[in-house]
Amino acid sequence: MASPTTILLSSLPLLATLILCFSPIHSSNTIGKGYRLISVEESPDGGFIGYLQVNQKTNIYGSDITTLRLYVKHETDTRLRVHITDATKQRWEVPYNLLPREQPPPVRKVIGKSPTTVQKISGSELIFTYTKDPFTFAVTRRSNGQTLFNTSSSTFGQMVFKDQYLEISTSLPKEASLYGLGENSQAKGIKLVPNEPYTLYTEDVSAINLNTDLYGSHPVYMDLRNVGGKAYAHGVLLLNSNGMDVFYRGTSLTYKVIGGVFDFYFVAGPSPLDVVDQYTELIGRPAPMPYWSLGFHQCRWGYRNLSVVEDVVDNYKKAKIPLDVIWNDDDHMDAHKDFTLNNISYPRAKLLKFLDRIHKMGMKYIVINDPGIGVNASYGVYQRAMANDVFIKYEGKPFLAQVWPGPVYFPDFLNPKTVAWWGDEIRRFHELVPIDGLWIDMNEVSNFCSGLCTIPKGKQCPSGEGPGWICCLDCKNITKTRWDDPPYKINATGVTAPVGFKTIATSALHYNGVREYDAHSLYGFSETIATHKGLQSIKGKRPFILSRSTFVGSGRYAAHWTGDNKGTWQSLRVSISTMLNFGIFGVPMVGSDICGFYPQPTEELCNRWIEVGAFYPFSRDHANYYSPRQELYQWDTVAKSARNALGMRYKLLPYLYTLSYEAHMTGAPMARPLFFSFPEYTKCYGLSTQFLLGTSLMISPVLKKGRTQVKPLFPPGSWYHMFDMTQAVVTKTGKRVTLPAPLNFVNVHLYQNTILPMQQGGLISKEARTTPFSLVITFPAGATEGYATGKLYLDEDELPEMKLGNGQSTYVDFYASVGNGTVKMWSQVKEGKFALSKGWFIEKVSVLGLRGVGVASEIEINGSPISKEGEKIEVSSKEHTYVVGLEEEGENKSVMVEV
Ligand code: MIG
Repeated sequence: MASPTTILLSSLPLLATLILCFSPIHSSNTIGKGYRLISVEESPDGGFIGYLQVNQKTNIYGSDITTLRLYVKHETDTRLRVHITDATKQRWEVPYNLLPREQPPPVRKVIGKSPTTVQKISGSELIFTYTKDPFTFAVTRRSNGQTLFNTSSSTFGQMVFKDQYLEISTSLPKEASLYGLGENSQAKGIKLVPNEPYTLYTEDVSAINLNTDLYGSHPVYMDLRNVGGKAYAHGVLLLNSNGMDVFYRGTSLTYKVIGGVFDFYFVAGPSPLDVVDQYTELIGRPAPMPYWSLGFHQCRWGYRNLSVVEDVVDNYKKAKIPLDVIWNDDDHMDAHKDFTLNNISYPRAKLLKFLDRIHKMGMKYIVINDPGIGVNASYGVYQRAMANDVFIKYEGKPFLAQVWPGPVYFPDFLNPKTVAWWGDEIRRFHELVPIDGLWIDMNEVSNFCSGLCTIPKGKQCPSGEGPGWICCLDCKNITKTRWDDPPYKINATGVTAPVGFKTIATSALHYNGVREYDAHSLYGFSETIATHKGLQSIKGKRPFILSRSTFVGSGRYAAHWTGDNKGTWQSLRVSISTMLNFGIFGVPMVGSDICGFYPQPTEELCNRWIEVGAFYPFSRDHANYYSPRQELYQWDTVAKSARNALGMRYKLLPYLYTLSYEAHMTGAPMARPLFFSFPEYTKCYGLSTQFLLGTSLMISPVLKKGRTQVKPLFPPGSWYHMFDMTQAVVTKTGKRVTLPAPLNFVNVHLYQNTILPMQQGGLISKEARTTPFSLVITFPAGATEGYATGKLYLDEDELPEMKLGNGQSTYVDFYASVGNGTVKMWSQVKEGKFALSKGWFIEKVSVLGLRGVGVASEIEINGSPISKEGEKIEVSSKEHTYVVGLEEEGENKSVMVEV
């Protein structure tokens, strides 16, 4: 990490290199002697307040803050908050209106000095203990006595709290597996690797750069431990939007943050699913997704005119590859200006006709939008923006930057006036073009120039394609304040780039005097919220937003794609760990550019990529302007792989949609690491070459060139092959099994004890969702006794809310059991009327696992026994259909079907 690194900036089609030296790290021990606790008292809101006095000031990275206030509260049974700030004045924190949460009591000028009587602060599962001098604290788990977080150790220094430098460390047991701390491309997989850099600061840095701060900032990790054969997971969030380096050393973790406060939230788990549930309870549940967004999406930069787009749609049809959504990058715009149409290449009348045609088929249309507003006096969006005074300011004037339109100003989404203006622009644009969602890009925020710019007299900035990115503006160096050049340099872009590198000058000002220095990593998040508001109010529909930059809480509003990757095998592998991390970050709707953004993928790679990408929650093929075309029909082999893999996805849509409902209700990631279902099975703790959709569906793709076999790890149990259900892998203790994986084929297995709802698929989700349902029931192979469960959520998917109780949705829990030679199945239905009114029914039930015949030879339906022997019992008689939503609701509506 100390050596210079070369990075590639994503927004630039060409290589841009930046070589800087990484400044030497101060040994933590030299910075200070920490603080001592002078009092602790109960606060009226049920928390505890303490005061801390600095022990000895130093001047490294600025002067220490003399007195700090400690606030500790068990906000719920499973959530503990530890908040430390300046005792005498308000400091910058993630704004409470952006991320709604409990507010600690305001800091007071006069500090309490009551005697310290409290020794330990206990909640039901998390216990807070401390030492007084030096002040350190620990969080322990009541149920197993494990220390989860402990800031006291001889191996690292004391807590440091200065205006622009905060440092705190925790020790960790060697056995702890950590996940999270992103956004970061992790070449070594999802499990954090000691001594690699984890820097959090939003940057427009291409995702092909490994181990560097990318588009989003998520200062949260999950810690998973196996304690005596039992798994315990907890989560730790440091809610802070300032740039930070997190040093993970295997047995310790140190945060070095350049501002804000310490605001720690500990969630107790103990299962990984509990952790995301408790985490998203705090930061906001993932956004409800419309059904169509689970279909396949095609995009590229460089669809030069509408005919090309029409042609793409037609070609998908011809090739019989599913397609739900067609996208435009900025090609539809007039000179790259937001909310405009190019009336030569995208004439409005023709576009409306096209949209009408695809909308009738059930397809959708999404376009890109960048935050930078072209500075152009004859441009209505700009005029209204100026009239409303919506831009970020530098020395009293809008901060001038350059992006695709040439010179631009950046809207300040922390300003309520900006939010209103933005919403109005979305409404106007929707009147011009009936878009179905918005793609918000470049919102880290990305600037082609660094520093303050001016337009040289008589010079026109190029806008547009090709070399348009070159910074034409005079990027003169600004007078550097301590906000532009803070004393501690985070490892930004992997090379300690200045914090204002290719973004807004960090001394620029937002609404209410907020500094870009503090709010930088919130840009995309605040834009997402404004965009969500805008889309919601005009359409009264469930908004779909895809955002590149994200922060803690973004999942509540938007989906995410992992940015500019490469058409390489490594990018394919990395896409899985990034996707799994975003599930932990509360952004479950996530995927990568299928087949790579640039350069051109090989045909083989594109085959393998669609076999993975067909199972990303968000499944979109996207390519760079300079790449050759890579729609899935461009190669016959890829088309075949796509029909196979996307064909399976479209059959699984009811399952995926139910997962998106669960995500919305509980934060459960749609795509999950295996340890979510097998937390005790330590062999899968580091695994991200395979993943699960939901609890039970495992994807084991080919991720290396030239391979026609895979050797996935199968956790203990029975796994049924989704493409040939007579095949199964059965293992008592878990094992790796070599399986064929020819080019057009992906291994997908379904775990035992599952009832999987499926439909017949189709080329558009709107059609697919009207086809008859089938259920696949899996018992452990040869089991004489067993059970299986599954669920299904259905609704009118374009209503803003995704919930039960409005008469527009149905939810069913399915149960099945085998025992005494009998299989029983029943369900519990909530609000069956909706599915009934749609006429949706189950046509077929397959029961897997009854091998070892004589074991379960009968299926009992509604009490009537029927018999059938064999390893696979399939029920497909038309007379025995089963309506999903039973008329009456409630328990034990047994089904069905004779065999
Ligand atoms: O400076 O809109 O990551 O998906 O195609 C590049 C053009 C801007 C970056 C996005 C990419 C998109 C591209 N954008």
